[in-house]
Amino acid sequence: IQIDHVTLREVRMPLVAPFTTSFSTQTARTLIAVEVAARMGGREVTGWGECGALAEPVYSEEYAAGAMDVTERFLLPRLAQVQRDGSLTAETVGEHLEPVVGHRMAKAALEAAVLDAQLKAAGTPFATYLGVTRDRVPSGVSVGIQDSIPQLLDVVAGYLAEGYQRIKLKIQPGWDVDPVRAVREAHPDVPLQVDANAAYTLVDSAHLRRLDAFELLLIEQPLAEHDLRQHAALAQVMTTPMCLDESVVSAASAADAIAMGAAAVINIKPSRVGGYLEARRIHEVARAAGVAVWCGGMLETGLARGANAALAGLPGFTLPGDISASSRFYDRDLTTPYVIEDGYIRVPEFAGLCEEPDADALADFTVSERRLDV
Ligand code: OSB
Ligand code: MG
Repeated sequence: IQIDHVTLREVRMPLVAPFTTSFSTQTARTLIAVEVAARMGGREVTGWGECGALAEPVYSEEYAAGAMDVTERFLLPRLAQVQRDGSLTAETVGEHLEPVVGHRMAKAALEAAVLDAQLKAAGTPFATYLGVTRDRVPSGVSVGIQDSIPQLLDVVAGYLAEGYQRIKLKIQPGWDVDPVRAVREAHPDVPLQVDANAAYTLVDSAHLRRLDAFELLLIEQPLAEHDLRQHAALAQVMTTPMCLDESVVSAASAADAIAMGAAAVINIKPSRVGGYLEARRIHEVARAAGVAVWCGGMLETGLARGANAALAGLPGFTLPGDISASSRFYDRDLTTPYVIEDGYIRVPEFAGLCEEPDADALADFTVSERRLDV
C-alpha cells in the first residue's frame, strides 16, 4: 500500500450521560481520528482509525493531544521512510513503529487506518481477514459510578431491559461492596463483574475479599498498572478471578502476567496493546494458556466498534465484552450506529474495519484537523 497523505482530526463526541470511573468523569469523548488516503494496485482508497487515548493521561500515560503530536512528529515519518525504501503493508506497520517506545494507542490508530485501507482495497471484511466465523458477539455494558445506589439500580435495570447480557460495575474505595451487593440482590442471576481501574493497593486485600461473596465473574485491574506481582498476591487470597486491563500492554506482558498467576482472565483492548494485530497475538497466548479473554473498550465510535466486534468473534473470546450499542455512549455516532439485537452486536460484513464516517457528523464533531503529506 502507498500512503499519499494523512488527516488527523481532533473529534469531540458528547456523551449521552456523564461516565464516571475511579480516574475521572467524562461528559464527552475527545478522540483523534486518523484518515489515511492511499493507493493500492492503482486504486485510490481511504482508511480510518480511531485512537483510544482519552483527553487526559488518567487511564494510561497517553492522551489525545500527545497521540496527535507523536503521530505527526515520529510515527508518520517512519512510515514515509519505509514507503520510500520499499513497500508498506498493514502487517508491517507495528514492526516499523517498534523503535518508538510506548505510544501504543497512537500506533494502534495508525495501524488500523492502514489495515482498513488495505482491506477496503481488497474488498475483505475484517472478520474474514481474521478468520472469524461467528456472525454476532454477546454484548456487555460498563456502568459508571453513580450518585446513589437507587440511581445505580435504575441504570442497571435499564441496561438489562435493553438486553445487555453482562453488567460491569465501576468501583472505587467508598463505592464497592454496598453497590455490588445491591445489584446482586436485585439481580441474583445476572453475570456481574467489577472494574476498579487501579484504584486500590494490596493493603486493601481484606476489604476486596468481601467482594468474593457476590459470585462475580471477575475483578478487573484492582491495583496499579505496574503491580503484576501484587495482583498475583491478591489473586492468591481472593476467590473472584483476577482480570487485568491496564497491566497488559503486549503479548509479552500477557505471558508474564499469566506465568506469575496475576491474570486468570484478560481484557483485550486493541488500542491499549498497540493495535488489532497485537490484540490477536494476546488472544493466542491466552488461549494456549487456558486464560479466558474478552474485548474491552475505550468508548469507541463507529470507527472502531465494529472492528472490536469482529475481533471478539475469535474463539478465545469466551466472555461477553464491553461491546455495547452506539447508544450506550452516543445519541449520534460517526457511522451507522451499532445496535443491540437480542443481547448481541452483529459482526460487520462490509469490507475493512469500519464504514466511511458520515461527512456531516464528522464535520459537526471535528474540533480541529491537520493534513499531512507522507
Ligand atoms: O477500564 O475498561 C475500562 C472506558 C474508558 C477507559 C477505561 C475503561 C472504560 C470502560 C468502558 O470501562 C468500556 C466501553 O464500553 O467502551
Ligand atoms: Mg478496565
